[in-house]
Amino acid sequence: MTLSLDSYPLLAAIDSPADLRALPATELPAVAAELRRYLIESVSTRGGHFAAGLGTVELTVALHYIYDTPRDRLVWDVGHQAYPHKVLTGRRDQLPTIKQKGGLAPFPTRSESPYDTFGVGHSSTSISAALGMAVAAARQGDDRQHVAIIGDGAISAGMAFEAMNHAGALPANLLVVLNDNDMSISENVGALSNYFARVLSGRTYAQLRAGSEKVLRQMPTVWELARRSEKHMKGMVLPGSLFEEMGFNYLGPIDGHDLKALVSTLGNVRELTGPQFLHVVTRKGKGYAPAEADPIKWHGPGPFDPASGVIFKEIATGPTYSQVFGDWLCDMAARDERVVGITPAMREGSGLVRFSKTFPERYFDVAIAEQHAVTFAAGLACEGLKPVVAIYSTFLQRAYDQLVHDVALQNLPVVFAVDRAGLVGSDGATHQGSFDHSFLGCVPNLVVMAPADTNECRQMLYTATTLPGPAVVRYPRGSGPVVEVAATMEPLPVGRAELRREGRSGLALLAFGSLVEPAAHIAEVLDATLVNMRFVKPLDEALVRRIASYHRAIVTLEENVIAGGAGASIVSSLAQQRLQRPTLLIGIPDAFIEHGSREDCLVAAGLDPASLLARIEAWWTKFNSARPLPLAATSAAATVPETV
Ligand SMILES: Cc1ncc(C[n+]2csc(CCOP(=O)(O)OP(=O)(O)O)c2C)c(N)n1
Repeated sequence: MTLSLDSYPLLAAIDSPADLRALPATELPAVAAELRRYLIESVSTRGGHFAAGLGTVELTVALHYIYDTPRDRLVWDVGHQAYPHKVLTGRRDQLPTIKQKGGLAPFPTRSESPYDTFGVGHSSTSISAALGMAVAAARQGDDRQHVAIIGDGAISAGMAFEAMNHAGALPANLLVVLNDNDMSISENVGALSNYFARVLSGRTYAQLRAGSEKVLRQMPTVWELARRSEKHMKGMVLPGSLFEEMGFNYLGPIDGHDLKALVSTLGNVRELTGPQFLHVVTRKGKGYAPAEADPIKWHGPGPFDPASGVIFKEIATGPTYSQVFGDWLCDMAARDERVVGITPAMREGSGLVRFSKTFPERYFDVAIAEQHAVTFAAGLACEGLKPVVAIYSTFLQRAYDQLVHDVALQNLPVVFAVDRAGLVGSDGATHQGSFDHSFLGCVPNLVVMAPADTNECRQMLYTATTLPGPAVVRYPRGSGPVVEVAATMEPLPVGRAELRREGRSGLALLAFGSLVEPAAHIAEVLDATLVNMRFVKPLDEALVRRIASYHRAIVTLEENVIAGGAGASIVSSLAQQRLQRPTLLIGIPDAFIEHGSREDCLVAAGLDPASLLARIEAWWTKFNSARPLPLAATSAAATVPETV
């Protein structure tokens, strides 16, 4: 799908940044106005990241106007704010396809465009990446420039500070642009965010802002300013002193919607060498009143009516796993005052809004700081609290050492509610929760559960809180099978699977989590035995052994990569007991699954119900024709050995 360009005459003529750079600077505000209108029209048709991109329109225009892209490198952090960048770099007509199967990637992606200098999606990587590029350029004798554009949310993460600590001591050609809109997905939190707010509200800011056009020629350095000021005393907020201390030349803050100021400032900064830090103040949702008024709701809306600002509702089949988690946490917190909830900046997505309002003193948004979230939980657990860390599977990757070293090794009772486990869909390869069975299943002391439905999810979360050590409940995006979620909470026996169906064909399906439902259908069609495995760790080895003893073949099913996954644990367990059976391991293949709807992604991985049935049926038919053995006994009791 493409949009008509009739009402975008300037944009229609910009097929690359070179076209933009050919325009007189006086035309840039008109370009920005068209670009903003185009974003609104485009995102309204299919949904996508929205409010952040509206806030970076002028900044993007100015950056591509001043810098010689793609020779000069722009590195966007997270990349959800890079829609204007995609439009100006030759992808204008494809923007309405973004995040859909075969369409533009959700975030900058190196394989998509030479202007996408670094693949992003997870936050706070831009300064490290741009610094690496700058150091490489210096070694290659190239004087090109490198710009990392990072939000005030993303800069709160440890990685950003690790990179600044390194960069500040190097003579690299690096500009860090802080895109400060005072928002993460929800309100930005933490001391750094308070610091930025104090900078902006202070007297100094008012003075500097007035002079922003002459920002380099006439602005005294921060320290000169401090020396001159009689008010250089504790408590006075000097803009940028923090960054100056880290070895950056701090500039700003300047108005990120004032194109004239941006162009003149960037033009000056471009001539400088060494690490520079430009503080730009923007408004999330800028230029679209509903998004300015509620940037949280408009962070990533679905399709909407641009005129009325009404977002079209998706048809819900039942509460999502995230909602069931949020309700469970409220119920659990009401029961047990030791329970606290932790999120690394994902309140809305993780279903924590009600908890944050009902139990504000027991709710911790630690900002985009997954590593800290996990070790903070470990500290809480040391002192007798019951921390529940709500975290997406993909972001837990970043806190792996903390999970292993700080939580599991010390056997601390931290509950991990791991959301978006499995294929997430439109956020694409960077956000798929493909690996957690593999990276969690090998960690001692950890109990790992995968619910087959939302009610089982609630009971597993409760089970997790009853254990003496750490436990994970990993659940997918969306709602899963339609079931009633009980108000009660009953602990499940740890390490015990649920035998759901005894088949007579000699085939057994051992399914985990989200794939139990499609496996149930396949079991009916093929008259197979079906087990809802429930526990990735510890495996129900006794039941697996029993099943292997009277079935001719096994299929394992999980929404996780096959390599090192739960199916691999089953095969390994049986092999050690000399009970090998021909086994088909079904899971995510050894590939990064690109964006599309969740259904598209399941199809791409061969995990949608139709593909699953076809694959298993074909394998089973081939197996039977190759080995026309008589069926084993069908009664479990008749053939189960006591021990193997
Ligand atoms: C490591 C990691 N954790 C969490 C997220 C989810 N996330 C995407 S954007 C965002 C907020 C970013 O805030 P900011 O950098 O201020 O950008 P803004 O949206 O305000 O422009 C978060 C938490 C992520 N992408 N990566």
